Amino acid sequence: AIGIHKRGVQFPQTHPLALAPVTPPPPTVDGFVKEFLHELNTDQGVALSRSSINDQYTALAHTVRNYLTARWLETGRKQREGHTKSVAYLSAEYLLGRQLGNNLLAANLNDVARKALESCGLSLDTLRAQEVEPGLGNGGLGRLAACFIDSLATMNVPCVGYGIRYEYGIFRQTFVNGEQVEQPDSWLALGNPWEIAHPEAAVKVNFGGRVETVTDEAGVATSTWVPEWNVLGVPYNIMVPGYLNGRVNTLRLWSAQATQAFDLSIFNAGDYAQAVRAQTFAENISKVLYPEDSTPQGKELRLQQQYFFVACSLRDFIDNQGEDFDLRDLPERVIFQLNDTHPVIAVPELMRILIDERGFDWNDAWAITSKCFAYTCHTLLPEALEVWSVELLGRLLPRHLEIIYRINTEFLEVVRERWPDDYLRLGRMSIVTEYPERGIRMAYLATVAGIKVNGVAALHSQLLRDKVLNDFAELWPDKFINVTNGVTPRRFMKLANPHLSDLITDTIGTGWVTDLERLEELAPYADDADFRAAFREAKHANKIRLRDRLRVRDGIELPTDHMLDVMVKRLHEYKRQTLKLLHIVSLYEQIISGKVDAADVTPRTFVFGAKAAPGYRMAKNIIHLINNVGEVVNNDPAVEGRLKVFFPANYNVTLAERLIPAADLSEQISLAGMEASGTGNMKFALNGAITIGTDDGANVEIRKLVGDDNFFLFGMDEPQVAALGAKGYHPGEYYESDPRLKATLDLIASGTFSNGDHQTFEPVVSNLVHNDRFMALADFTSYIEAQAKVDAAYADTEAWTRSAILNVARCGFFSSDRSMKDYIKLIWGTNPVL
Ligand code: F58
Repeated sequence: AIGIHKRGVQFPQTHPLALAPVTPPPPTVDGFVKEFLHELNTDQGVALSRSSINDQYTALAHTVRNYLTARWLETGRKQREGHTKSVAYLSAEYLLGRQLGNNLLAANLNDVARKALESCGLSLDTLRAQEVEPGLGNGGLGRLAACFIDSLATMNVPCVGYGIRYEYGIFRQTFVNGEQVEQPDSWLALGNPWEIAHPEAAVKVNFGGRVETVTDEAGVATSTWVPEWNVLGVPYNIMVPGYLNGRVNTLRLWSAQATQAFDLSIFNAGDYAQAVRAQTFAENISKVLYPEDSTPQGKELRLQQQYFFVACSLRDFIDNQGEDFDLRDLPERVIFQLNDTHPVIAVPELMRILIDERGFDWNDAWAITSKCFAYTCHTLLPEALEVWSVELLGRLLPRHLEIIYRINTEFLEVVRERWPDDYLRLGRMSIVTEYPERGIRMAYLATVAGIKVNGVAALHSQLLRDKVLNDFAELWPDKFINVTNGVTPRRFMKLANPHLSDLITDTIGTGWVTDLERLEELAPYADDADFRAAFREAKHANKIRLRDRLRVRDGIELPTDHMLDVMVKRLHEYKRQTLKLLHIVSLYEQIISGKVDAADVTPRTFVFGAKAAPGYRMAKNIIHLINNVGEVVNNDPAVEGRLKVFFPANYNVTLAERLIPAADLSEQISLAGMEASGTGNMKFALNGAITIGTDDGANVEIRKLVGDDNFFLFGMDEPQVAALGAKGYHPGEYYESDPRLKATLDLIASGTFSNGDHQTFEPVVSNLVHNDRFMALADFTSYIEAQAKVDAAYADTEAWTRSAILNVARCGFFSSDRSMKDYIKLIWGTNPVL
């Protein structure tokens, strides 16, 4: 029966070969060819001569997977037998990027595979291009999860990543007349060779219904949840190989399935559509990733998704501990790391399991639960903090709501004890809010339950402590810590930037890939003219690689002799793509109005990459404006050879891997105090782009490490932003008093970028002039001045290269391996298992 399948059966008779996992022969070219053809013939069922590219790609992926399988099984066995503490990373998003290249790299199979395929008349690059990236995330938060599981595998730390196997990931962005149009991302259409489904291990998840409470003679109340409907969660396992270390961790993604395919009685009565409705309904749960990147949607389906994957994951983890595992030992076995508030419903779920299913009393259950979770917050925007309406939560998860109320009651007791009679504080800190409707503040629940709460960069963590969660930090000062984000150097240097990686390895050896602080050893070479020339050569080669990709992908002709100025991230007003646009339009305006001679302008190509949440009107208007500015600028002979503006559609991990290594200038220009950390900023610096940025998020730490001479700082800092806000911000004053700004905004308002139409971009312009929540106009002058410094610096090629090299050399801190060390030391206390 589904859900109660037993594993680990002892067989009375066992062939000696079955005592250990089967390993393929050591990878030689001939051996690889044999494995590959075997996969092609037996798995795909085609001869090489008749195979499609997808057959070849799938067979190749399976071949690589086969080389990893034995290690994967070994990793699992050791983990089970060692009873070591694991990290269970709970994340609604994993923005993985393509798997093939990364797995070849981790297994050291790249050269063998390339040669083997060549000997079959195939090209590895062609097959790599066949892979559709799994885009199971929106942006930074999802990509961070992917970097973290890569690092943990590489560092030999037991970890299972839990998430949702969305049938459709983040939408595919297209542009129609400059406007964003979303297309479904059917990434599974041609199959996914990296996953292994285990339908026999499906987990049942309940929803709805009511809670029945009976009170015995002693007055002890017992609650029973009588759910109304349920779905199955089918696990799909994906390998997460460490880099060259033989460890393979697991990413387990859950797919929703109906418990009953259809209702036979209705079917027999003739209503087929009605009979399968239950199935459609259930399968909707893992159908699609919500494309909201900063304001959560309080939609029922989203809460269903959250509870669905969390319930599956807790059940899975607990069951895997074996039948006679004592749940009181759970905190020694696991730490559930909550990637933002999306999985926070796990807290009442664990309480429910302990109390309702395992018979613990409240206090014992809480003693366990309050040691098993830690919470990472990724935002500072108040509107981004999830609040679930009590009406909805009570309807979908009545027992959980009841548990949350009790957690809140007991928590408020603690607050009352510490601050008697401070009623305002009680209201402020209550997990249950009354406005605008009665709701559950998930960040507060996570803070109350978590052993630690961390922000994702130093400034962000400080603002969490001082502002967003200040009351809680007063109550529990030690709970609040910082772990600055990081990125994996395997994917974002070694894989994405082979030219630079080879240069680094030739100069300082191979160790840096797993010990990124060793990039420091490059610093002296910043003063070596030959090294600088080689560094520039790598950058130029990357521009050519990017040009070739964009030519095929988007029909763009990228100049390779311009400064490449890149702003890639989700489209959001706080990130201020409009400020970047104001800079571009202002350069253009100065040339066409004759204020500046085109010949005096540094040739620059601006590249944007950004998806807007489908329902975010202003963001979509801004995308439209960027595209239209590009259209005008790129076709105006007056700026030919000086300015180009490109916006390749559908920015994703795959494009990032080409774009970032080619960049000269990294745009990190959010309003100070708004970007929690940023991780693109780290990727750029590590690939030798220099940052122009505000004192925000991890920019602060980048600047500190690379030094003021190697970073273009501009704009207000967070205290100045707060002060201006308190005093009253009037963007119109900046518009009126800065002629350059006025001319820029007027040019947009004039219809120059909308075929003379004044209405199209009126909302963008008037929003800036009359509202400008993120103070782009206040930072405009400072930004323009900093950009002039960029031009001057770029003119001195040797000095620029020196700065770029120092950026690489001094940013080793931003490896996600270091982030993981911090989590381990400050929160998890997990040990590597060798
Ligand atoms: C991002 N958040 C932060 N949220 O904005 C960024 O500064 C940080 O570097 C990154 O997390 C990693 O810590 C982010 O990406 C989301 O995408 C959520 C998706 C679900 C809805 C709410 C936002």
